[in-house]
Amino acid sequence: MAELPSNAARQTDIWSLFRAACTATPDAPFLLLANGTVTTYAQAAARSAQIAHAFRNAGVRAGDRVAVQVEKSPTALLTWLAALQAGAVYLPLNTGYTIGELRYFLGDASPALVLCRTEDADAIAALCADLALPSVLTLDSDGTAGTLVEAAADQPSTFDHAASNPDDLAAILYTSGTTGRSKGAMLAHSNLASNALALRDYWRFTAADRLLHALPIFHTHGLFVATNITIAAGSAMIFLNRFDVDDLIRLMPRASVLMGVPTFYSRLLAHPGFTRDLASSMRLFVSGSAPLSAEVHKDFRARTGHAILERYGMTETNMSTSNPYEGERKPGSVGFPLPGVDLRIADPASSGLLPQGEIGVIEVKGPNVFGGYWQMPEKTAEEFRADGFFITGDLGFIDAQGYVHIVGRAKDLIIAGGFNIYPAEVEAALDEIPGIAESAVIGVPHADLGEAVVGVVKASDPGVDEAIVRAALADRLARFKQPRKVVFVDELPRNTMGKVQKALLRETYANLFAN
Ligand code: MLC
Ligand code: AMP
Repeated sequence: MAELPSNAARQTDIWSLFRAACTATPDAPFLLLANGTVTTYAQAAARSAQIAHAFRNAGVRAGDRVAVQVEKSPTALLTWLAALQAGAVYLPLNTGYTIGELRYFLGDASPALVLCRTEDADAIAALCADLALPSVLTLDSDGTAGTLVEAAADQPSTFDHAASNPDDLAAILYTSGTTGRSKGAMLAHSNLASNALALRDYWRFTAADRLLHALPIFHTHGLFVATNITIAAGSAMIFLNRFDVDDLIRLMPRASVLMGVPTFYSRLLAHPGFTRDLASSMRLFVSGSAPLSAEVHKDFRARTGHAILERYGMTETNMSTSNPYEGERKPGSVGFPLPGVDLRIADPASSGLLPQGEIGVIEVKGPNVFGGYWQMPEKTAEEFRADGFFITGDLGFIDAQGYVHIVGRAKDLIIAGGFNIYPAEVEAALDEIPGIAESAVIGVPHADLGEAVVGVVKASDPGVDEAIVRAALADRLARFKQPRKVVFVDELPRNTMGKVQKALLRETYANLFAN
């Protein structure tokens, strides 16, 4: 694809990039399914235009939010392209969220349309009626049936793209907060397009690439990093509905790039069929969303000859750093700030800048960084410095060669298999269970997920056991947030200020999942 002029990244949007690829090579594959089905760029443009009409007919106007909680399928992905065409603000939701969790997101974002799984239609319709939200459409798990498919079927296959400004919102992604409510990160077209172009060039994507896509499409990694780079390069994705290590092994010989969370890589390494030969068509393995252990990095290199390229990002910032494509990919490091991104290390207490080598909080600024949290100006103000740097809450340092290293988090956050869990939210749910006096939620090392959630609980009723806790949380919290183990204690350890000593708890239960 033709190079865009250097400042074009700020001017363009993902739909324009898609249209450019489609004009250049309409018959090139966009989505390749395991069963051999191919969706070309032209077909994806036509189907997403029909969906954009269905959105419009359902009452969606430019600037309206479209909330989407459906299983991953080609049609589900096309709803992203449809929202872009309609000028709507895309609001993808983790498929694990319960109705209780959805109530907050939908109430906060007041979408003009909610697209949900067919089997959830009644519950979502009731919730929407309760929240006075106007419109619900459905999609089944393989994306071939549902009221969305019916509504799109007879529609025209072109859509008059609602022109957008670079600063207009393209998407809102909710991220949990250390305290209190989840926050909707507002991402503008320019945030997404500039990052897609920067990464396409940094990682040398071309139209010849085949990206093995096994990530969910409701988060930054699978929806924006993987999909938007593919679009920016005019390349194709081998599109899997979920991660399954056997599928990855089977399809890898057809692929050139894999993007995954560290669990993908540890599961691949644990598979006897994963060999240097199998990876011979691959040019790039990218890891992110959680720390990749130096050990997995080294074992992977020994097995395949490939150095996994680790990068660092966040919902609020898209991608901020990356190890180099050429040059050393350092195990345990997330590489250099991407072109156009400024990154610095500050003292978390004083906010003063720290010299090279010292550990502090990572702050970033650039075209990748979001505009703020939906309807939360105070929260937004708290997380930006006066000079426009966003305070990530991640702790790190920059080494003598300029590589960024992440060493921990200033925020109380657990990352399990690439999903974020804020202990405060789980503690609040535990504390509401009758018979529980108080709780502390920690993350402890877990070979498969990196970290796993553990609830340390002081019961006021000796009859409360783990099964009761599990049952009480089932409808309350998404499965990935629920503690993998609940430990009962007589007292939670507290310091002289009365604060629960989580570091001590993490130490005490560090081997809970050791084999
Ligand atoms: C699944 N389960 C999890 C879990 N994933 N529990 C905790 N943490 C997780 N991440 C639950 C399931 O509900 C199930 O519960 C049980 O664990 C076993 O499931 P599984 O079959 O082993 O899991 P699997 O479906 O294989 O999922 C594991 C995974 C998946 C790693 C493939 O979690 C995944 O796709 N993670 C990617 C997350 C991601 O895309 N993050 C990007 C965020 S964007 P039960 O009770 O039913 O047995 C971001 C910015 C950036 O962070 O920088 O990229
Ligand atoms: P999310 O809020 O889901 O976007 O998660 C973003 C968080 O994931 C960051 O703030 C980091 O804590 C973490 N993260 C992302 N990439 C990496 C990485 N390569 N190494 C360590 N942590 C990472």
